[in-house]
Amino acid sequence: MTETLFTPAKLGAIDVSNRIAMAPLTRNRADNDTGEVADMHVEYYRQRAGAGLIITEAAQISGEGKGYFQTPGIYTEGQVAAWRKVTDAVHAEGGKIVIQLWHVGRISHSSLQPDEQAPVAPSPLNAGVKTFTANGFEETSDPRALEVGEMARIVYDYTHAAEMAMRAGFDGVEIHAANGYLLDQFLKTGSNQRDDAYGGSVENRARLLMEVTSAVTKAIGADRTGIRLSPFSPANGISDDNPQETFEHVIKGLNGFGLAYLHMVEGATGGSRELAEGEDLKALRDLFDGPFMANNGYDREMALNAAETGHAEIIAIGRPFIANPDLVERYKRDAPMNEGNPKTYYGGGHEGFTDYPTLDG
Ligand code: 8OZ
Repeated sequence: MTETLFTPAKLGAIDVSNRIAMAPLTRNRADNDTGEVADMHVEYYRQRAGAGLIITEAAQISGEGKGYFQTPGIYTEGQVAAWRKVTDAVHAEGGKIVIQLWHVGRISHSSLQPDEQAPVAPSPLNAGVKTFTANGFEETSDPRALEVGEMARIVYDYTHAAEMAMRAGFDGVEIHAANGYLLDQFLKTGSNQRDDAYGGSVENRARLLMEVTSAVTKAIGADRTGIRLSPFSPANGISDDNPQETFEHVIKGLNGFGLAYLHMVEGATGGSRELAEGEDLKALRDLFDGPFMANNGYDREMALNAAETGHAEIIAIGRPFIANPDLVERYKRDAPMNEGNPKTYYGGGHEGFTDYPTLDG
């Protein structure tokens, strides 16, 4: 008998050959000036095409959406041409690939911004965390609050990026609304102190996400649009007074779109899966009426179990995919896993990127 984890599934219009996704992983190896990926990215993603679905590293939707050194973009012709080589390579191996659309909001540094401007955010509150610039780790710059009149531009930038993604040959997009970046900053009370239509009530805090989702799904189809949320994660200095209430509202709103999937970081991003009192992940999961993608700290046993019990249609595995390009094959055979080297996670070249061995050498 084949375990459910290794059987095909349908995520909206995206047919996947197994229920293991490669989670989005920032690797900081794009050209810092152009935001274009290179030939080594083609090799890196090709090697991992055995995943049912690859979600690319986060890609900024505009110059303003950039917050780290050497992250890729998906808004220029050059970026589209560079990503096209990646999507062609993954498709040639029979894989599927979506791109994660990213606006960092306040998690940025002026030196990474167009004209060295201040990063933008819901409110002028510094996250008090560090980002990675040309000079190494630096404190995030003080952001300025977006004006109401600028929201249409932000929505346009997401839509434009989604259209560019389809032109680059992606099977769809994942809207990054997790981990303390722009859309999460609007959702959560610790970073959103606005008193206009985009702040205050949960309905107002979710407005930008709903507008972005509406515009992107209209542009490329809801069945090719996924969303990532991290309701209970403190990543990047984020907090919310009542995440359960906030995300019940968000998920109810998302249900109306018919999305390809909802990707949820369960617990603290890249850390503990423990929840605090009053945090009910299962209630949120059960509220969503489409394909559910679970993520955070899953190993083989947990993934097998999540697929078998129907907790998730698909399970996203992050860091283990860095060192194990043939992760799906290793899970199938219950084979030993390579250890990743954290020193080469962010930045650099082929080392620690394309040189991890497969089981067959
Ligand atoms: C690690 C380093 C930089 C960015 C996220 C896009 O947390 C990221 C990220 C992760 O979602």
